[in-house]
Amino acid sequence: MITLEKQAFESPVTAGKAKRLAILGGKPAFEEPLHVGRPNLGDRGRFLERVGDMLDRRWLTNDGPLVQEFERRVCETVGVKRCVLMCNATVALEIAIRALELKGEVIVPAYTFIATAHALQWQEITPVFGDMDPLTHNLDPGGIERLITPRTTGIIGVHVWGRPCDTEAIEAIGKKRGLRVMYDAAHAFGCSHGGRMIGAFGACEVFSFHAAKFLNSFEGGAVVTNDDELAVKMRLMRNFGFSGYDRVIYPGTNGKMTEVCAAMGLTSLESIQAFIAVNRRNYEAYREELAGLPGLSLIAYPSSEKNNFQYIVVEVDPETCPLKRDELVRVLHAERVLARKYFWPGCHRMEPYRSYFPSAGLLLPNTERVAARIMVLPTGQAVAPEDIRGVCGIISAAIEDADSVRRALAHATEGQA
Ligand code: T4K
Repeated sequence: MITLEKQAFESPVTAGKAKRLAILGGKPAFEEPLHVGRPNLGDRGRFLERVGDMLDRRWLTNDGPLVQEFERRVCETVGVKRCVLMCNATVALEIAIRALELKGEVIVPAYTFIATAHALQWQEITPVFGDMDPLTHNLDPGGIERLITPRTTGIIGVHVWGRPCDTEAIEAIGKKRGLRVMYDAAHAFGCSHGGRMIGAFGACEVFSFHAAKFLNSFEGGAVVTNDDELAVKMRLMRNFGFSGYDRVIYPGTNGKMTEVCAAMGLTSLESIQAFIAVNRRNYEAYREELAGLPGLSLIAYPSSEKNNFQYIVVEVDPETCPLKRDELVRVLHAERVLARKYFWPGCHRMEPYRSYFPSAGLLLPNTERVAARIMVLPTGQAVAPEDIRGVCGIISAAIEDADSVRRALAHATEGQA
């Protein structure tokens, strides 16, 4: 994938000495952009075979055999009784929220993908943003109780980066205050908490199978639960509320997963061990290459748990790193390494929440601080260890020559103004 002077980035120490950084006028290190979120793909032959069978059957959607098989396989993998597949996790969140009869206000972390908040707002439920625990990046249970009002009906925890929330503390608060608890587990397929697979916590949990996720079905999502009644309700909601021909017994929407998506999901599921192996290899390579660089720390995954290692998340400490997070991201983009700033600036700073609660940031100091430091780097099957050496070489070279980099960035900004 690297196009020039591979050796130039072989080691972070030599990097930059042999190749001029693109931000300083050199040629970009990568010919093709290196993305965060390039999909991991399973066995192509097996996928095409499934699609062939699907075409032969002429059954393309509406709870077809592939959807049913994928649902069974998710239940087995996660150890839950029921799985209701959906067209994506955002709709799955909306349906789960409605099925749990949440209304009024629901407590969610500010540090999450905007879909968690929007799934509430879309139904005119107010998301009330809680701060994060800066060690885990997850909702800090210590701050939840002071957000509860007479209108609060629930709490949605998010297992950010696949690292589990403090489910025990969150659920204890839910029990004590009579609130429903569910989880956005969009990042956490294949991860565990206390030895139990994520998916089995709270009233229900929601996975995302979007193309950029650990397990992908092109687009897709699922609600998993051990509550039979809840699953029945969500199945109705997913299919307009139909309980048979010409019989609607519930308000519903169209949240169905298609057969071709289920074919992809099943094929991905067969390869999850291979995906973990690649993600883990990449994670270890980043850890090695970034070690010793000032002010950079790679988040750790709990060693006693199952992890999918889907995200390479680096915290850039503005006190000790010679370049700020935004500066490093600009350096990387100039080299066609499309690092991301997930989930900056936090949901509370995005519309409509920003207008509704303009001062929310004052109550979210950890979210504000951490969101300004996070940089997510490319990984997955499409990223080879030599690419990682290249990416880290760029970072190292930029840090080493921070003054020139900062000058060049300032100059580029002036040019744009
Ligand atoms: N809850 C949480 C906590 C979530 O993180 C998400 C989604 C949801 C709920 C909602 O799940 P879904 O309704 O999407 O099932 C991406 C994903 O689109 C989004 O699913 C994900 N979280 C979020 C963390 O990342 P964006 O806006 O960053 O970019 P996107 O989708 O354009 O792609 C990211 C990168 O991946 C790009 O640089 C290009 C690359 N890519 C993408 C696609 C789709 C590929 O290389 N190939 C592809 O096919 O949101």
